[in-house]
Amino acid sequence: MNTSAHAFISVLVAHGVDRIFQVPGESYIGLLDAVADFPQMDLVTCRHEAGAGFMACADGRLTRRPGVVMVSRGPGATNASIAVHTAQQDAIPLILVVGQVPKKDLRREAFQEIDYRAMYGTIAKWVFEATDPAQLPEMAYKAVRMATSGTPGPVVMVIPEDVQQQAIPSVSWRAREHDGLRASRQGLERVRTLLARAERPLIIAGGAFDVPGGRDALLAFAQAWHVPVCVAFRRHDVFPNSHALFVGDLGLANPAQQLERFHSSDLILALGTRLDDVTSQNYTFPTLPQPAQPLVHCYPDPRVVGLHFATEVGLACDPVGLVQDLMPERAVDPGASQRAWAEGLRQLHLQHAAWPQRLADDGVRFAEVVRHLKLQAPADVRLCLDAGTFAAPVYRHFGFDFPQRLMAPLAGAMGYGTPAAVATALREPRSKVVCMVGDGGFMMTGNEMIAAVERRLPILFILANNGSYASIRIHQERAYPTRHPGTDLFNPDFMAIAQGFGMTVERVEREDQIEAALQRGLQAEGPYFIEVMTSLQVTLPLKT
Ligand SMILES: Cc1ncc(C[n+]2csc(CCOP(=O)(O)OP(=O)(O)O)c2C)c(N)n1
Repeated sequence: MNTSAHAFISVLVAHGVDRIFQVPGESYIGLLDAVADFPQMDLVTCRHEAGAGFMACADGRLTRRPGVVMVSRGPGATNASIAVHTAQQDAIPLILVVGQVPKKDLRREAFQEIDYRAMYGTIAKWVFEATDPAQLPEMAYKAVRMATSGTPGPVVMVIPEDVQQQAIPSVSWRAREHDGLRASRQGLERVRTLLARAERPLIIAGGAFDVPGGRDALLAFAQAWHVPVCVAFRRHDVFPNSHALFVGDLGLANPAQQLERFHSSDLILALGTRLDDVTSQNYTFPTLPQPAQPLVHCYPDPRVVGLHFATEVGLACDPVGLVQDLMPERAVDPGASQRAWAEGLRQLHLQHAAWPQRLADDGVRFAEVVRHLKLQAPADVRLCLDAGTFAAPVYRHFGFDFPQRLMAPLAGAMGYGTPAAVATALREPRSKVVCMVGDGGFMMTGNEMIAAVERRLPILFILANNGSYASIRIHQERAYPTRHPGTDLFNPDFMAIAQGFGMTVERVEREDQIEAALQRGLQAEGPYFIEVMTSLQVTLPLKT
């Protein structure tokens, strides 16, 4: 057990890594062989490196430890790159381990060789190529540290095949906790003063509250100061959506009236969010670079705070610690105008979130499936979404309450849903996992559902079949209303495919079939597959 590979894995184990997703390759069988000596390590064998990478993304998101994915050089590494990009955009700790050509052949463009520092240079936080077996334990430690600190993200560890199974002195590694930075007394005082003065404050809450105790701390803070909360892009589950102070999400389809009202805020508290492109409505809210109102921006990464938007108070510290430190001894009386402000925003949100009435005559409205799921879903449902317009009703209408979870790619990567559902079910076997995926996204990584059959994971897969890459069709309808080349889909028999995988299957062709189908799917003890023949027309912009 004293090889470099064993040392590498034992350091990961010391930091809590208990699962590795992989597609094998001859370039890393030395590492793979060492994994067999760690009986506590669950090795999940996948069918495509994108699927393996997405599983590791979901696992990293749920555990806040790095998700670990191992792939072969060249073709394996290129397939896995979508997960590296997703981990970067979603701020997820991820370690991608890539086998490499032998040291003597490096930089000769040997068989399947890639210079990974160049390839992943701008999408990974750190890329390291080992040349000495003794480096491996230190490399594993740094990978964990880099992936989890500041803005969490992806690191890539490249290990030539002849560096993997060399004898090195044994290592004994102990993981150490790192305290999050707290705001200074002066910083806290300045925020308290701004809060006390504001009549129309607004919290934009981001994913950094997705830590143990984070959601409760945010809720307590918002209640104590009576500040309405809008969640950042696809971070619906950090605040209870049924709460009177929940006023919506900043996403891809905010109504103009709501945005106008947000703009009239007199204090923005951007907490635990990087104020990314979508959250900031393409860098218009707050206004760039000088917000129209004082901006308090708190994020645990100094490179992010105040990056695009000038802050009144910029706090490079732990946002959970911040809201805890800002808790008043007793709830603050917000005054009539602040109450009216919060109530007005809530009403706007409720109008926007009301279930849609528009009818369809070309198939089932997917919003109806979402509405029935809302009625039937268990209190701890984990909803794993692929990218596509079928998911729009979830973001707009579903309404997440603790401890329900939304697992959706901020990077908008198709192919995320199925593998994310598998990883979520593996990590949280007692929760019901529901995967929603379009006919486009399903054909990208749907093959990973074989793991759900292999391990009898009780995932409910819901496939929205509208015969189209409809999200893109919608863009075409707006930009080029008379033509839509390249977005119609000729589909296979999805029921036969799912059945062939060993799933229990059924098809929903009418809306009156939804309720019973969901009931069966949610109660199933193993994986269950529902194909919904969905309306395309109802998703397209209305032509007048
Ligand atoms: C990997 C990847 N390729 C392409 C895109 C661009 N894209 C975004 S949504 C979409 C269509 C999704 O189609 P489908 O899964 O059928 O869902 P629908 O929009 O029809 O509901 C495409 C092609 C993307 N986001 N990710």
